[in-house]
Amino acid sequence: MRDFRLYAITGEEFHPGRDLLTVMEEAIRGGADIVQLRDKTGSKRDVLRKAQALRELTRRYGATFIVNDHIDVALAVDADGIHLGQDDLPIAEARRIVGPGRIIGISTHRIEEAREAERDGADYIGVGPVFPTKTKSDVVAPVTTSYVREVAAEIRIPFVAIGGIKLHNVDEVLRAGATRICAVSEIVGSADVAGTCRAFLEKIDRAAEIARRR
Ligand code: TZP
Ligand code: MG
Repeated sequence: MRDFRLYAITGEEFHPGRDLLTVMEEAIRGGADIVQLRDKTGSKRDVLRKAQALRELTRRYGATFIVNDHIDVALAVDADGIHLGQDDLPIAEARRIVGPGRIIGISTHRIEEAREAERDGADYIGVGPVFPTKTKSDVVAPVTTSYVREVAAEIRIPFVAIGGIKLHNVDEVLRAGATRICAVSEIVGSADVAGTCRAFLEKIDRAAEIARRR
């Protein structure tokens, strides 16, 4: 997969009165290079309609489009990939369905899960929740930046840090070795979505620069 720095996930509950496509377009214009459709409540038809619209939007901007949970929807709209949780289809079975060309990402919460994902051929892993978050209901306890450090030291496939990451605490995550950041509420709930993305990217780039000089 193409490398990325800022991964924006949809969270419509954080922008009441603002349209999904408008908000995600602002995120892309601000520099988010991956957009994930995450919809835990809509009907399959609803999810499909949103996926079609986001596929069109991301294609227009050359951004990567990932669908959470719904492999059938991902295939139907020709998404770039899918994102799985630990209780979803295992990677091998998902790979059989989506084929070699599509991205498979999986959430991990401990190093054993990260190792397994790498072994099983995941294209990237999620590492989190780093901090407490209210965005995900069935969320496990925060993994803290120490899990970010473990993954940064050992895992070779791309990893993206997620969970409770805000502009005010992202530096801590970057210092732990993350080079890719994912956020829901801080991005889509912002009054200035594009500006928030640009601010994240500045911090990510500054951390990369510091790491290069070391
Ligand atoms: N997976 C782990 S934490 C999380 C997901 C989807 C929610 C992250 O949301 P926020 O608002 O950035 O804390
Ligand atoms: Mg899932």
